[in-house]
Amino acid sequence: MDPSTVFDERIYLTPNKPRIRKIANRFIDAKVTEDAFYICDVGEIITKHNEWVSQLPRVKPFYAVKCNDSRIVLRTLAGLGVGFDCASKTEIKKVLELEVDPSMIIFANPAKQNSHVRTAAEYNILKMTFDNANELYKIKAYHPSAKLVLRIRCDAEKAQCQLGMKFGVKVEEAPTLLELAKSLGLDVIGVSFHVGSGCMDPPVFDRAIKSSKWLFSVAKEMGFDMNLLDIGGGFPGNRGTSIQEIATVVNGSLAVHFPEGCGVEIIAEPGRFYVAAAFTLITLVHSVREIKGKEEEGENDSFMYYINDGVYGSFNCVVYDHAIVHPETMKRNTGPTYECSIWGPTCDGFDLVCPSEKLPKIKMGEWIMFSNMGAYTIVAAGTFNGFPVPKIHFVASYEAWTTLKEFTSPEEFVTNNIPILMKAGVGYNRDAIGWDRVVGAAGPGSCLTQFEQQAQPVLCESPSGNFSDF
Ligand code: ORX
Repeated sequence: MDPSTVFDERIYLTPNKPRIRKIANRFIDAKVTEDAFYICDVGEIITKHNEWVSQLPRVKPFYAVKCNDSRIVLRTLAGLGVGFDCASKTEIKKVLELEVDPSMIIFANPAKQNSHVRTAAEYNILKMTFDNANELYKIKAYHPSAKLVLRIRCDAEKAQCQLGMKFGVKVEEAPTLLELAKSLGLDVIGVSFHVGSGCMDPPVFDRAIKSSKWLFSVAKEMGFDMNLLDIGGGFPGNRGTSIQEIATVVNGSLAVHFPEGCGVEIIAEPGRFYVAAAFTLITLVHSVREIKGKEEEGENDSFMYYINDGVYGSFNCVVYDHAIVHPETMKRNTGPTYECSIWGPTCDGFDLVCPSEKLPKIKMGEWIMFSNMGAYTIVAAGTFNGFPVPKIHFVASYEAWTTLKEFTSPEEFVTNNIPILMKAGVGYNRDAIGWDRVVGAAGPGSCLTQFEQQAQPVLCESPSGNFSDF
């Protein structure tokens, strides 16, 4: 495998659903890197979107960019017609660069810096949340034509990350803020809440929707014409999880409090739901400490494994996101397992990834992988002690490609390690043929059109690194 073909932000296609472990093993065997790396199955994001549409047909998702802002993630979601929840001017600009319409963005950080409000005004981002009086004065000063969404507090009894201690006005105190908004001549168009990230209390959505409904009627009496309900995040995303339980509560509650035809648009701000399962992190065990168990006390040996990503990098999720991560060996192993702990690469004793696991014996130089690493990982990772943030390798099945090609430039796909346009016979030398002309020349009879008419990429023998067996 040619190292220059990995980590290049193109999407590598596989005939069937990508088998991440197998692809990772191929990279490892090819020795393309000694650094930790990610594999992202872009098709997984499409699968999640399909699940959303079927489970919550009335709720339009606005993806929380903070969760994972990789360009391919954002572009895929934009292509699927998903909107975006941005927390800062940088996120706003990042989304706008994808030519997303400003109406598809909500600036959903209740406490905003002046300059960020000005940026929102400059780019015509109208929807923004607030939850205190001073925000209203600020918005009056910098973005008086904003369409405001009042965030109320309604906490899940159990959630991976509680947010209510920081944001959301108590619903009974919300009318005072509405009065202030009215006196300032600001337009409040709706209500939002966030029950907590990683919500483990589905009925909380009913309580929150009910409170929102009450506030809608109060607002109506004050002369506001509210038409937006934002039910926030809280949706699980790991493999094996489902949003069905929450969806049942949400759909039932909406039917009672915001029935179809009531004129209120319902949106949500899912983050981890879309990306958690799509990313797998593969790390190298670069050092092993063996701890001899006391034989006389019947203790077994245990091991400390040192890997090249830790809590200062991707595993910041263990600290900030209260994530519990589990390693898997690269070979499906059914042999005996031993007690072990897994440590990050820095010199800090705090850099502990897994305090206690049972794994087969792992030798120095072997790799281990972690699934469900897409949410709140790479975005918050640093390079403390000089360790790089792992790069991402993107893969997708041909089936996913039939969706992706609708909004992704053909030059971004690779199959059998060959750029897909070359396979379509468009040409090998992009400078000689004038790439722009080729991409734009999708008229009748052009190579591109012929290619696009095909249901799946043409396959041909690859000289090296053939992915077609995955
Ligand atoms: O900011 C944070 O740290 C994380 N915020 C989650 C969040 C989401 C959507 N809208 C707003 C948010 O604050 C305004 C996304 O929700 P979810 O993660 O449930 O998909 C929460 C903490 C993560 N460590």
